[in-house]
Amino acid sequence: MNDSGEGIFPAVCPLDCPDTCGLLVHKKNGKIVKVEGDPEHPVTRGAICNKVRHMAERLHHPERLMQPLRRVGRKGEGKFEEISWEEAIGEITDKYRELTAEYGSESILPYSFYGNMGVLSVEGMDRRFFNALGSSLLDQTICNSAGTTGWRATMGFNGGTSPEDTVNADVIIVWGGNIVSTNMHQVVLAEQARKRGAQVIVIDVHRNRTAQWADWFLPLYPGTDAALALGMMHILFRDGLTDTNFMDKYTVGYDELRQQAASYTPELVSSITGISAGDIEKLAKLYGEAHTSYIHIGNGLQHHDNGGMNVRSITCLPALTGQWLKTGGGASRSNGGYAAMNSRALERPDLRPNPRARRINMNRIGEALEMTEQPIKSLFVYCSNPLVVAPDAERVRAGFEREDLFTVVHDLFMTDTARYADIILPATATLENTDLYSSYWHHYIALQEPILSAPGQCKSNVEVFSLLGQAMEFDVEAFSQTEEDMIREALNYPRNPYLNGVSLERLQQERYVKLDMTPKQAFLDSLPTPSGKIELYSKSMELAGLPPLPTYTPLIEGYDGIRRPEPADAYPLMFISPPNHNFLNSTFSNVEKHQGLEKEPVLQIHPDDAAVRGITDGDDVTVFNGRGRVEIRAKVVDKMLPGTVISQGLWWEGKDRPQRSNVLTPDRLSDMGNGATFFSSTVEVKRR
Ligand SMILES: Nc1nc2c(c(=O)[nH]1)N[C@H]1C(S)=C(S)[C@@H](COP(=O)(O)OP(=O)(O)OC[C@H]3O[C@@H](n4cnc5c(=O)[nH]c(N)nc54)[C@H](O)[C@@H]3O)O[C@H]1N2
Ligand SMILES: Nc1nc2c(c(=O)[nH]1)N[C@H]1C(S)=C(S)[C@@H](COP(=O)(O)OP(=O)(O)OC[C@H]3O[C@@H](n4cnc5c(=O)[nH]c(N)nc54)[C@H](O)[C@@H]3O)O[C@H]1N2
Ligand code: SF4
Ligand SMILES: [Mo]
Repeated sequence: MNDSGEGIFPAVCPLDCPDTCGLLVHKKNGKIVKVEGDPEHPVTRGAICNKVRHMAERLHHPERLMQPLRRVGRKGEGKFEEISWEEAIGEITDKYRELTAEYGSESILPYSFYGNMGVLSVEGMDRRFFNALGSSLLDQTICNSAGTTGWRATMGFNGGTSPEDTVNADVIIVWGGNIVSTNMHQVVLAEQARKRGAQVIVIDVHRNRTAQWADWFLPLYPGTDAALALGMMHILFRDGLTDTNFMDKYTVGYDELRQQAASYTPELVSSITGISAGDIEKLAKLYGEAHTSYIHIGNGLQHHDNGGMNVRSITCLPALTGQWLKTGGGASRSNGGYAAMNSRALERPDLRPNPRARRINMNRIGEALEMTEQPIKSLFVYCSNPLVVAPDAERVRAGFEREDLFTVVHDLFMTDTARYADIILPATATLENTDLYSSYWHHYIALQEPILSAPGQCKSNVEVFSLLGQAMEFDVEAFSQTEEDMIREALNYPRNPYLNGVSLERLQQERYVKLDMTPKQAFLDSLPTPSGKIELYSKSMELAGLPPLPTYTPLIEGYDGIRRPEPADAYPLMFISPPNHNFLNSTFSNVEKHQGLEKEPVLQIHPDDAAVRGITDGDDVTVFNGRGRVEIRAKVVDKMLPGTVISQGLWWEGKDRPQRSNVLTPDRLSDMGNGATFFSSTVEVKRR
């Protein structure tokens, strides 16, 4: 640890954001006084977002947890007493032994996500512990699993266009992503392309910050993207804008797809999506005639009942036009596959006594906590804040309120979730640890070494799960490894040729080490799909009972341009709750600085929808459906098609800020990947 109190230290941004920026942290008297971008990072080049510029406000926040706590009040009341680490570890392990004897080890469930992207923290010692314990497994499907499954059905490999190459594109489509807020360095690259004449097109359900920056914004009805992609294909086939040589060589099923697309006429697609037939023609022509076109597939369009198919359909477009052969052409949504590490060595599934342990889907945690047969008796929550981020939040809360549920929460703050814990453990911030970071967007791996000492009695995930493993007397070697040992094992993974040459030593010397991207040149020749080619027609989808070809399926709960709400519909508006600019999921939403930047949670509503409800700008309104209600201020804006309302940001509950969007969202699962369907929700709004 470099614990000199003063100086400028390199760091990595640990947040669940594609950019994984290089940072420079300025320290005085042992505290952070400034955070800026590291100009030496080859992709992020010294630019960082405003939220992390104000990181010190979070890390040195007076409310940071400093000591293990034991609940003394009711669940949710927030009353705790301080205890020692010995007591905390003793109570947890006693309880785990007791539960294992009485109900079996699968009565214990970890609940985690990527509050910290460090490989050792969330895919390392933690998983090792739950494997050795034999707990239930968590299906981590809250973020992108629908899209990943949809993409992989077409492409096989979880990776696409390299970010730096996108400067060569002359048409850039940002589809269901708000990259000005969520992937700012892709905006920097698109800006470079734009200086050379590229056009940037945004396809979204509301005029977000990215749409305001773009050259052309196309608003559409939620969950209708597959129809739009098929409408574009219809025109590409009809007008001979496809690359037949490419399709012959690298795809399967283009004849079937051509037939399928034939029925998606511009008129039909217009009536589904709300985009005029003329604009659909213009879009397809721009796309088909571009020399180099790049599609950025965001997360928004896959948080729907039909989310997997939305992504799968869009993913077929670059194959029709042969864009994969152009530098900077193609598409991407996640580039995580290039950086795959040795998960067996990290997670040690071999330690698991019950390899066939049950899996619990994290989107259905509320339902899972209602099970009476083989009930879940204990939850260990870390790197996630389920009471705020999981769908159908009232159902989730009811589960967490169960008196017989033993809940442990490891976090930096008393989150909404932590208030329901029996034991709270104080977590370090990543700048206080050693960890390894890869990006799911660019191709650089980075090492974090501790640059701050841990405050109070905070401990890292690696320390906590090592302590627990040792106290449970699990495999001695697995639970006494150092961070350096684990990093070496993670990087020792010959099965991933992109990882070739990345080592701890190089990371220590060079800080940012680029993956070996040479295998990408032969990428199209050996795609890991069943046919080895780009699958426009997918047999595996068919076997899974899904349409084998791109297909538009209307949302279960929702409206498109054809199925408009009837006067009798109780919930006629579609409710979309995407991330905001100044929080990172629910992280920062308890920090005054960041709250101030966002001002307050609001519901954006179209003037037509507001008028029929007698709502004027600034009114207090109630947003409700069969799942719950949210009291919020209305902002009347003409930024979306009538029928869609938007509320950005995952705010904590708080006394004076009672907005938790997820009270309104469904816990249904998406068509593919068992993903979340946050945005396939309908509501009604009334003036208070
Ligand atoms: N500032 C900030 N940055 C973040 C995050 C954050 O919370 N704040 N979160 C991080 C995480 S975990 C993720 S997964 C990414 C997510 O970042 P993005 O990939 O940008 O995805 P979202 O922000 O979820 O949604 C993007 C857009 O999709 C739109 N949308 C919703 N439904 C539809 C639809 O049916 N069709 C279309 N075309 N658009 C639709 C929403 O209105 C929204 O503008 O961002 C990461 N970066
Ligand atoms: N309505 C709606 N809901 C959504 C979304 C949406 O767009 N709309 N987005 C969804 C998406 S894409 C995602 S990815 C999820 C994100 O959901 P989560 O992953 O739960 O994200 P956060 O709310 O940021 O919670 C992360 C927590 O981890 C803690 N933490 C940070 N570092 C560490 C550490 O080193 N150790 C420990 N133990 N804790 C740490 C933080 O303090 C924070 O409380 O939310 C989903 N929920
Ligand atoms: S949140 Fe994203 S943009 Fe901001 S510093 Fe971190 S990696 Fe960079
Ligand atoms: Mo996410």
